[in-house]
Amino acid sequence: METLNGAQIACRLLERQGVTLLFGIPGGAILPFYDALSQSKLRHVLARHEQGAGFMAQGLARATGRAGVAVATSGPGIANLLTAIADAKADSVPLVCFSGQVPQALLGTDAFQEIAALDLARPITKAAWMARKPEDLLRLIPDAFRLALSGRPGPVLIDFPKDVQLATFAVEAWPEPGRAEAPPAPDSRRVAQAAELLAAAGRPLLYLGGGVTQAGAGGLALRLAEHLDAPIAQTLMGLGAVPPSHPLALGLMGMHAQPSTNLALEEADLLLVLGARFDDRATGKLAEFCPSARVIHVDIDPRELGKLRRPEVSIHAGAAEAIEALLRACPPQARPAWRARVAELRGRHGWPDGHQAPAALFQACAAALPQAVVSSDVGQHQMWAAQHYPFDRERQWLTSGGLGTMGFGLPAALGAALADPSRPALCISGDGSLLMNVQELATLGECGAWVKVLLLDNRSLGLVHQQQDLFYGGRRYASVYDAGPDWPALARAFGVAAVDLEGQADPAAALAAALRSPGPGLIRVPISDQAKVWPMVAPGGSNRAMLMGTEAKA
Ligand SMILES: Cc1ncc(C[n+]2csc(CCOP(=O)(O)OP(=O)(O)O)c2C)c(N)n1
Ligand SMILES: [Mg+2]
Repeated sequence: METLNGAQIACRLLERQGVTLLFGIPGGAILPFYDALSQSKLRHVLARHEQGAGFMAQGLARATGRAGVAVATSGPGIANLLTAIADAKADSVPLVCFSGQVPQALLGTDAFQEIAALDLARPITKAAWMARKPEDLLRLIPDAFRLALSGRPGPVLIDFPKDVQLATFAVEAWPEPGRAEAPPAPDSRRVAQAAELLAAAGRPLLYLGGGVTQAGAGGLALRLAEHLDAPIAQTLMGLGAVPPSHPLALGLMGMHAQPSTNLALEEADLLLVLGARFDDRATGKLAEFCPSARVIHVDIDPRELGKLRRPEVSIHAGAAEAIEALLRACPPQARPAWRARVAELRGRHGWPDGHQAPAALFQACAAALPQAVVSSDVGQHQMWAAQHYPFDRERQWLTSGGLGTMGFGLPAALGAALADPSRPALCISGDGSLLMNVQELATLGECGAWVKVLLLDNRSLGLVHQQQDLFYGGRRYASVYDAGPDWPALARAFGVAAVDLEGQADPAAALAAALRSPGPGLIRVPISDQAKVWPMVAPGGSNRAMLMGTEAKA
């Protein structure tokens, strides 16, 4: 029997979970926990803003599949963490977060730095609980990890009042660590129905979402596609599931897809949707999405089945389990006519003009750092990366998809790099987004991780003025900066090496050398503020109506 206080119990439970690294910022209401951390085996990385800590935890989680852990004090601390929690919910990222809270005797009194953390967190977490007694932690912490990792992953918050951190309890037995539960197995009758539909289809297409990468089922999905002779389209979250060089891989679908990908979807007569949720950025106007297709929808979250489009067959299952069952149930098929048609579409409707520069830039990055994990921020640079970066493995691409949170990229890359220091991380950022968590350059400079920030600097909020140019009469308002920082000087001020590709005699060589040198670095890439992401489907418009750039010039 060991008598420990709540803070010590929490640290011990985290150690028992296998956590080695956590991210946060201390404050009065969480100080007993920090004191216990100082005596534990856990490594705490001191972020410079709680949102940064949350995204570092996410970077670790997205890159490894383990639950990330972030810690904040009460009041402003947890308030700053909320954006990263909401982002984790939107992209199904497992996080376990701890917020300090005022002592329970002061709850509801507007005490210093009191905030209703549970009420704020409830809609953006899988669960938000308060530890009321130190012994509660023996149940809550394993449960938090189990819940964060099971089914459709997501964030869990434990609100941790200061008196509970300090109160002692004699622990007689430690609970088993919380683990992911086995994903649900598919119903065999549904699988048989799906197999019938697949056998009868002439133009089937696989639509892969983040659920496939979460499940590590990309290799299985590719086998199924080959087995069925069916092409594959991917959502933003599904990138990396299959290598883009594979002949059946059509890459990104939706708002900024290669036109042939959306046209193939348009002609498909059967969609096999795996771990995806008919997000509007992928489907465009839902009523006009894949009008002639029947739908088989596989998801681990039963609430997604039929939420936006009624499937002919719905299968509540993990992606890997469902694909394995389908591989057993479906005879192999060859569909030469459909394959020829898709090849024809690809020949005729490739990328519009303007793709060459971003494609070359990202090919060069991938060639210099093939092993890198790649994060992005949110904007044009993100969409160019999604279109052209050759992601060829799961958990290589970390991006804020559902919430689209500027400021995600740098801390996420840092979290991934700290989780696996043998591997560099590349953060593809924009000059607007990078400023939103720029303080984490200090954390990066301090810890010296191999994180390279590739800053696509158009001195503006590119994806905003792209919409203003296209849909608001060209009235660029509040989207162009009159002044930008001296980026190399700013990076160096934080102890981060910097290279400016502007004015370099051999920018390609400078880029490769900068990327390859271990340690922190920022590489500024000047970009015209006239550049656009083509094609583009107007928000709310049909994927059939892709703008190609010629309209804007007219
Ligand atoms: C936190 C947050 N605020 C606002 C937005 C809306 N928004 C989307 S893209 C964008 C511009 C991003 O600019 P930058 O990071 O420079 O990328 P660029 O499009 O220029 O490549 C904005 C303001 C957002 N996604 N996130
Ligand atoms: Mg910009």
